[in-house]
Amino acid sequence: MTTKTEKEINEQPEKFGRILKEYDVISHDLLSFLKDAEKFSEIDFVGCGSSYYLAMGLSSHLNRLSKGKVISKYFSGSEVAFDLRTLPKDAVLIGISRSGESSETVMALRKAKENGVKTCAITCNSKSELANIADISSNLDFVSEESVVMTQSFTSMAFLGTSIIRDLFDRDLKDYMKSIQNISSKILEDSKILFDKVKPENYEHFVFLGYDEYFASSMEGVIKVSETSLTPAEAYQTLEYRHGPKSKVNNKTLAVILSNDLMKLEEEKMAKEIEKLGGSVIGISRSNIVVNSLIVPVGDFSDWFVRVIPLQIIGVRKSLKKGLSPDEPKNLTKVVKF
Ligand code: F1P
Repeated sequence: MTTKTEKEINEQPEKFGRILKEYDVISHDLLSFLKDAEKFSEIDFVGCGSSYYLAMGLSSHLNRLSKGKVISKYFSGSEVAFDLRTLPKDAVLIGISRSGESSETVMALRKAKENGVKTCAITCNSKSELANIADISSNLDFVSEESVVMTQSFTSMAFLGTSIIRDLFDRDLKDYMKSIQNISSKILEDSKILFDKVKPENYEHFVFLGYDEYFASSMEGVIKVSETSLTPAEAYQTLEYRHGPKSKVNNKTLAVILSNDLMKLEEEKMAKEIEKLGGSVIGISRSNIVVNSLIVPVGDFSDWFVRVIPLQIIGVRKSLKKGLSPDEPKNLTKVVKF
């Protein structure tokens, strides 16, 4: 019997196709608002849980594409909601939220607005408090998950946000968006083939490694594996792993390295160090860094959220192996409100 989470993971290419088809309408208001992005001192992102790592990935990609012309920061909802961070008046704060109801994210946007900061939202619920508070919102109401676990909502909001960022800097948008849909279908299929061979569900310790946007993907992988399978998982910048954390490598360790073009040779060496210690490694990269690799045609970070798909599948396979239900993670609710 297929769980809701598996169904929602498998639907991601189809959702990306709909975002591609309806992009001009969905993105119009937010894109117009953010045009001439240099006029803002900062374009920052805020979210909770998976949406916090989504904020992290979008912020990293905006800094990369703006080449210093626009500064972007990312925050968890609580950092802004409880005044640990304040934003300059000429900043924009973009709230990211599947439900649009997470109290800390809603409070963060309200706080920013009180301080004269412009506010936007990317959410899967146009009728939500967040969409209502924001000056401008981009909504994906056709992404409606039944599972507590965020899978297609994470990648769909990330795809929309990444596309809008690329649109702001005049990148080859439609080709990019079409390629992402194709890459997502292929990585879904390739993951199933590879995982039937590697059997990630037989491991007890997961390590996800990457830089920048791929570090955000790795952190999302930690949340996915943790909440669905209650199994130890950790994430680091790839080479940081050798500075202490690798002490825990054993023959039950499975590391996934989300390799980028700039660091490939060094990340290949890190993979060999882990294998020498008895651990197993899967690569996600433009070309093989280890025998068991998922090959994707880009290593420039623009596919950062697509690389979360194999990590989602690892979480579900481990969860089912342990006789757990990935649809109802222990101790978790779909929305955290107080
Ligand atoms: C944020 C979130 C989810 C998590 C759980 C609790 O939700 O932390 O990431 O999986 O559902 O809420 P949202 O603000 O994106 O709706």
